[in-house]
Amino acid sequence: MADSGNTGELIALALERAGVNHLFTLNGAHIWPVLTGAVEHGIRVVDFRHEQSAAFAAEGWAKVTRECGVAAVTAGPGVTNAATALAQAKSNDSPMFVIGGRAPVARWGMGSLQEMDHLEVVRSLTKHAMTLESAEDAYAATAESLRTASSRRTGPVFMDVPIDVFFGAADLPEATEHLSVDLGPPPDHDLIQRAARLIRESERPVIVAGGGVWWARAEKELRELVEVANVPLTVNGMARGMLPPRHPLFFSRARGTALRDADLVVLIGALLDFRLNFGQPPVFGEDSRLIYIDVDDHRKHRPSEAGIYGDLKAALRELATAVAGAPRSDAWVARLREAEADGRLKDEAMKSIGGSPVHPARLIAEVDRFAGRDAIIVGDGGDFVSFAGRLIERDEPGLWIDPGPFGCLGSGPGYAIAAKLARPDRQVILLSGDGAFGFAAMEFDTMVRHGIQVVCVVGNNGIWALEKHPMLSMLGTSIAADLGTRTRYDKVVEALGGYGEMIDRPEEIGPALERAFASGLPACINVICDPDAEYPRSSVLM
Ligand SMILES: Cc1ncc(C[n+]2csc(CCOP(=O)(O)OP(=O)(O)O)c2C)c(N)n1
Ligand SMILES: [Mg+2]
Repeated sequence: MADSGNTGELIALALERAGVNHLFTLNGAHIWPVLTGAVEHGIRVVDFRHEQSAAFAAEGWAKVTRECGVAAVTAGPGVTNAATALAQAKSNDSPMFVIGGRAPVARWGMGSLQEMDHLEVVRSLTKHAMTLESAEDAYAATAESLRTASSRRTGPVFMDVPIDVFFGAADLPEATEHLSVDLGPPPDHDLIQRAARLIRESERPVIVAGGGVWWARAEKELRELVEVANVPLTVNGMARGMLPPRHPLFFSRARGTALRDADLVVLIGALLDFRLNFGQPPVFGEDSRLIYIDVDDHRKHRPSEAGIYGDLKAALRELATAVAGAPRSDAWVARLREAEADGRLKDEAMKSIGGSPVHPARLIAEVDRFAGRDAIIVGDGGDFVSFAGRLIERDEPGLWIDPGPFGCLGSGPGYAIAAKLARPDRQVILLSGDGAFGFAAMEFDTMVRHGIQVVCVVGNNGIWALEKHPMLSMLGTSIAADLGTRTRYDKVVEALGGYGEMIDRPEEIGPALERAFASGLPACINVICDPDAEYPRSSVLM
């Protein structure tokens, strides 16, 4: 005879059997059964101070591990608070599963506490959203939600559970079902051959890899393709680190030259969004030809020579075989190496600026010098993170986590907490603007309560720099763009039980980081930065 359990336990059992070992949450009676179920099934419950951070932790878990991250939030405001993280996860293709509480079916429409039809709100923010109707469906619906989140174009899935359904019971299924994800159809062989021919015939090819390669776990196949075809690579999003920065075919500073002058651009798991100027001139050449390789045709709005959609990893493997023996475009690679070297030289100057207040580029350079090779760096802020994104390089993917194209300030603490839980042996460094710090600062309490050591470095310039500088230059005025100066964010963290220091000089940064890590506590190194140091931006981000 099978045992029976309530809906919360059935959900927890399905999560456990799928390998989920952390549940990010904030308490509310509407979700008690899943909390008790999680504890019964050995799933670590990590409770936050705001549902937005709990949901960002689920997304951060996905970004670091490529497994589906899971959060449970209470009915009504719990779900609306989690909505921003769902939206960000959608735009990052992050596989996550949010379980919401819900007012009882038995009194639906009568005005129960926190009653709201969440689906109306979250449908456009998710891959799939549903209301669980009975305990009998709980186990299968949970397994299917995890599978949907991790299949094809990965992304967030939402399921809410009416409180009366939560307390219903059903038999616990005995069989352990294997969760096989759908990677999409196998590649079209004719298109692979056509792509190989175009690469062979191209004189100035370039590959742009994006987060899709990370989600497809295809970094090895990407590297093989790049090396076999001898094609320069540039990356964005979660593809950062797929080639080490010193690899002869890796380019970041020469990206502008590479895209502008290429005759063929092969986009792999990358979206033609604002980061690539939508694939349009002047960033892309008027006449350059395009090849798309991705799980589907999402944001591929420029005509191409070949669109290879489906199982990305298999496509890269086949294409590497098909391009073997392609003529080498050595002159093109050499030209880009020159542009790359020029760009790096300019960065060196920025990195060594001395004096007080600290230049943000110098601060980033000091953090970079300190960080271990496998440290996970989380970015949360404006210009400060732009400097970091430019100057901090990683030898492997999965070691740089930022909000992505949705750009939500305040996602950093949730991401960083998840990163440390997923990789407890590594340093996790959160780079936060002073503005960004304000959104989720209470999560340092979460870190203290759960013993999660994140070391946060605040680039404290007293302004919302990424808005203030462009506003001044475009409108000649700045409104609502100032913050307090020398605000003691370090004391905030200290008051919550962490470690804090305020720093004024670049030479003090390394020793302060040393002390912060040695404290064993969540920490805040609050570095007073130069408000006049503007990030050298070539375009307005829109
Ligand atoms: C939730 C949210 N609100 C507002 C913005 C708009 N925004 C983008 S960058 C930025 C300034 C960030 O300031 P700070 O974190 O201090 O970093 P700084 O630019 O000063 O280095 C703002 C307000 C946003 N991206 N996300
Ligand atoms: Mg700032």
